[in-house]
Amino acid sequence: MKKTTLLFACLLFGVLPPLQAATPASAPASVADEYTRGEIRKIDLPAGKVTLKHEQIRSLGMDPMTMAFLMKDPTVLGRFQVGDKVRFRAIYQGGRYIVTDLEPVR
Ligand SMILES: [Cu+2]
Repeated sequence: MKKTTLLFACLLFGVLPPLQAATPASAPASVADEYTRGEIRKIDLPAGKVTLKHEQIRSLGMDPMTMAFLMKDPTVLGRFQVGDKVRFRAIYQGGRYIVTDLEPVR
């Protein structure tokens, strides 16, 4: 994780929503709406955490790596097992990386 790109991402998150609201509805989806592919390496149900080996996350300016995320909705983890291929969306909020959407990839 590069500190400069993360800071840039934080600034974007803080600044972009009002700007996006002013753009036409036909504007292409932002990178924040893109799913990232990954594979589940560890599930920690009590902590509500999932460790993912993930591809590049453009919305967070993050290179491919294996790392732990908090789950916005930890109950979702009950549907997954280690080794599952997934696609997900994540945000950086309150100093933590949080998975907001997690779906299986068949
Ligand atoms: Cu990462």
